[in-house]
Amino acid sequence: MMAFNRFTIFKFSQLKIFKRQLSVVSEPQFIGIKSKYTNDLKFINSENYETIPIYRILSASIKNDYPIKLDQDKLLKMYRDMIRISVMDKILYESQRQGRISFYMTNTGEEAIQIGSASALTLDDIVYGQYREAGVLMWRGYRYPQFINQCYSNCEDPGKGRQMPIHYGSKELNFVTISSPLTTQMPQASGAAYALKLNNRDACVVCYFGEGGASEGDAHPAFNFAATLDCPIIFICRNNGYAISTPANEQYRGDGIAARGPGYGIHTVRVDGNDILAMHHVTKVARDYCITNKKPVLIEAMTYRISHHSTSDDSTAYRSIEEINKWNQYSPILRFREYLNIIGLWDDEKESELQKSTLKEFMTEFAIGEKKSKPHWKELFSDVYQDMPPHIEKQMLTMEEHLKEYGEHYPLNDFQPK
Ligand SMILES: Cc1ncc(C[n+]2csc(CCOP(=O)(O)OP(=O)(O)O)c2C)c(N)n1
Ligand SMILES: [Mg+2]
Repeated sequence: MMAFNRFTIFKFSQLKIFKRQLSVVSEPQFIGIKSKYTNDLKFINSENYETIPIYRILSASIKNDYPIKLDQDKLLKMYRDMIRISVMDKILYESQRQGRISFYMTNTGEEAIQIGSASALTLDDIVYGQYREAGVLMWRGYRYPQFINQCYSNCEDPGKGRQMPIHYGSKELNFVTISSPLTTQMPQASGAAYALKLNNRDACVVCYFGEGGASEGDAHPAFNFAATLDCPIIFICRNNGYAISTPANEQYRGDGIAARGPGYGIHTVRVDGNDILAMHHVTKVARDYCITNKKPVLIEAMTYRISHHSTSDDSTAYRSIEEINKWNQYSPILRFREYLNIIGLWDDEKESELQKSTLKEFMTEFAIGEKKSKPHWKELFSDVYQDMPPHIEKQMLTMEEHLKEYGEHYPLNDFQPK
């Protein structure tokens, strides 16, 4: 039997009021969802959905009225920088093969993503890269000697030889030093974008990552904080088809990385990453949106990693030569060169001159950089802590003792004196 008390009576009286209200007021709204009700039961089909299209400008039917107007000097600098990366890649890759450096990663096939996006930014924008974005640094002004010094871990490497090659960084160029563990840069980038917003700065953060990196747990807080805190950040995913040997169709289900954008409430676009003009235009529009509205944007740039993943990889073990050749014939450099030829800015003679002079410039710097001594071995122990803690000091003294006794077995002359 139901026991009545003051409380029950209160509830009944509430219910009466509630019933009366149902007929006159609209239903309460779920917090954070804009959906309408339906009587039609439908699951969202995970296999048959409309895919997000790939925006492009450089196609067989290119017209003169495409939406960007870039002056000739800029178009030519964009092309020159693409060639400069490819020349550097060739030599540094070979240099690893000859045992002169420990490791290298090329940018082959992804030059348009790098130069196309970088050319739409300003130096006030803060860049967080994954590792395959050397062209972004180059566009911002990083010079051949700086790339070489870092890869050779010589005394002019800002990391003093403590990082693997290609872990570039530059305070002056607002390019945050690369981290080896994948996706480290993504939440950091969202945080930096939040700081830009709090400081009311007229700039944004640009965060590059691979489609493989996007599977890391850290990608989620990066997207979600950027969306919920309205951070001015452009996420640029380089979807190059592979994460080392894992093809993209094994990396995720669904419509790639772009499909995740609306799920986070992030403005999203998919672009042909092998089309430098499209890449430039999309980044420029994204930047304007980002800064004006103080909100994030996600760009998924479709491309193909023509090179092996790194010098530690042989990609012919998991993909066919035919597949690589096909993309090679469709490379972003060839596509842009063809366009410049059509508009009369480029020809075979200019091409051969550029290739020769770039190679010469690189080889000159290479010869200088390779001869520079390594940082003094004691640098291995400094800079981690402001004041060296006792256990590190002990390790350093042990090393000192060791070298006193066995120094003749080490190439100590290659290292800087104190
Ligand atoms: C946390 C972490 N896991 C694994 C690795 C090893 N690793 C280095 S690169 C890479 C693949 C990344 O692929 P993607 O993000 O698609 O970039 P891409 O190399 O294709 O440019 C892996 C698994 C790592 N560096 N860090
Ligand atoms: Mg990849």
